[in-house]
Amino acid sequence: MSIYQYFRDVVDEKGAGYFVLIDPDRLAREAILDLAEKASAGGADALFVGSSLLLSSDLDDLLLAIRAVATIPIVIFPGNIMQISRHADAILFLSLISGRNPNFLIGEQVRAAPIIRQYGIEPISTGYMLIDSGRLTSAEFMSNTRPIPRDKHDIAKATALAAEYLGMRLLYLEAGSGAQNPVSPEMIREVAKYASLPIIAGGGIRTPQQARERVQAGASFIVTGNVLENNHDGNLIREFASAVHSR
Ligand code: 1GP
Repeated sequence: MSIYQYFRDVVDEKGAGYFVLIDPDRLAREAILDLAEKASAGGADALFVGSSLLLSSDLDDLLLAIRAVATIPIVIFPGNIMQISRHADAILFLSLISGRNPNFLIGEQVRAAPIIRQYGIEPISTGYMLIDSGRLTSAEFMSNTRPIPRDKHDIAKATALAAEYLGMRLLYLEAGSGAQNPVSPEMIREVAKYASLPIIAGGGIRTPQQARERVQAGASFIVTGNVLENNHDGNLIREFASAVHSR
């Protein structure tokens, strides 16, 4: 079964899915493995691995080590072309559709596609939309793009619909890692009503309550990163999972 189909099945069975993001630049290896193990045991549906930069080396080795401690799928959430490994189950094939930087709309993708084909990992076409979060984020700075203002629901809706018409399969509404304000439930609700692609919401989600509100607004998947990085709390992971899983 494809990872994309697994994602769809998670939504059918549980109402929504919960993903834990591991940023290899922000944690030591032992901490990464501890977090991966707890996320897998605590009810997360997949691990996302990626970074805006990826300063740490040897992604292959890290993914193999994660695989040894986690039973859930490992999906690369790449910040750039350096972050491709044959040891992932899938990779979000992102196009930064909120921005107008051709390199992140199609340039990196042209360079990445042959490598992904050669490695045989599953690409999942994803429209990646940066939404303003109240302060400059790494994703904005590194991509040299401007985010969609958080109150401009019409722009977000039109962008999401364009992604759907272009044949993309997921939308990622991203406030940026460590965002001051997560993407609002109002924007998620408007986009979910307007376009039919499943929505991943991430960036700045710090409480299970915030996660649940975004699922209730129409998000199909919730990603958390920062909140678990300093505190590998198995209980908190379980609370997030049960807040996201409404069934
Ligand atoms: C960032 O959406 C993810 O790309 C997660 O963000 O680290 O703020 O949870 P946080």
